[in-house]
Amino acid sequence: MKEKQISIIGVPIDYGQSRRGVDMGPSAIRYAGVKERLEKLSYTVTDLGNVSIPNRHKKQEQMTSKLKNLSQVIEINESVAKKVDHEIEKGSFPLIFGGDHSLSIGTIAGIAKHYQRLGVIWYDAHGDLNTDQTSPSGNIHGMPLAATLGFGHHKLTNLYGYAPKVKTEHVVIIGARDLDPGEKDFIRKHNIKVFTMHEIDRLGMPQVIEETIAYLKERTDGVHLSLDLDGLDPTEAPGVGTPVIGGLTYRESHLAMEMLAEAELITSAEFVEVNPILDEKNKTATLAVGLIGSLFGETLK
Ligand code: EXY
Ligand code: MN
Ligand code: MN
Ligand code: MN
Repeated sequence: MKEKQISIIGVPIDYGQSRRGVDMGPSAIRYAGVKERLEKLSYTVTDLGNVSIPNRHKKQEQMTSKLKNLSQVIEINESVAKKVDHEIEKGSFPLIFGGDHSLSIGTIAGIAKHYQRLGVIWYDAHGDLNTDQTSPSGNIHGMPLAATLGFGHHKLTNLYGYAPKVKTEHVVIIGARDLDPGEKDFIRKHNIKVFTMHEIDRLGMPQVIEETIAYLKERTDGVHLSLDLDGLDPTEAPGVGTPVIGGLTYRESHLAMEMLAEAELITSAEFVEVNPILDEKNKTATLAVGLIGSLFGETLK
């Protein structure tokens, strides 16, 4: 990492999906010792605390569209975008903890305006490429990548006043193994670069990351890593709301983070979907902190 200053931002959002507990993800990652881990690597780490979340009981859910909790997701993500934007302006590396994956609509909105051609690595069992038209569930955490690329409900695509945030040719998806029919169509139509588990099994993680780095280095001027813990196998990362068997191992993921660190490619990052209620002794948050250590060059120092 070039920046020596890291700003931690927690986004305890759970409105993007239906299972309770993911709002405690940021606390679980903090409890697993992330700040100390990064300080040991001689970064200056400022924990900005959590973005505030409207209370479920105070505010009635508005079902004005088939998207669940749309108004709350918009409200939260507007403040996420503002906060992340401000930290980049200060020259700090934004490190965001979730919370469900709908928070990426806000983080990337705050980040992308600082780049001409922001790249994104989407490390996930899912594509998160549904729109209001294709979503089987109405859960917005299945839509953030589509929204970022300018597809879906106009309130999601235009969040923070501009669209699209990222171009379809500047995205690499790694670890996909549960794609809905509409997402597969989207990937084919827009020729999105995807390494499904099939390709990862055939090529191996070293080649997948080498290709990812080469692809993004030549096209982009900054790369955001969006790491959904359900990209990993549920045996190693059980604390997630939408687990899918046949996932990436800790070792593969650790290697991926090390290679990204070596390449000095990543300019912002988020670790999302940690749900401590579904976890076993904070295993998933602890694993996330291990990956964060590697991403910030632990093994290189
Ligand atoms: N594709 C399914 C849906 O859209 O409902 C499941 C999405 C899960 C999204 C997770 C967090 O990455
Ligand atoms: Mn996701
Ligand atoms: Mn996922
Ligand atoms: Mn290693």
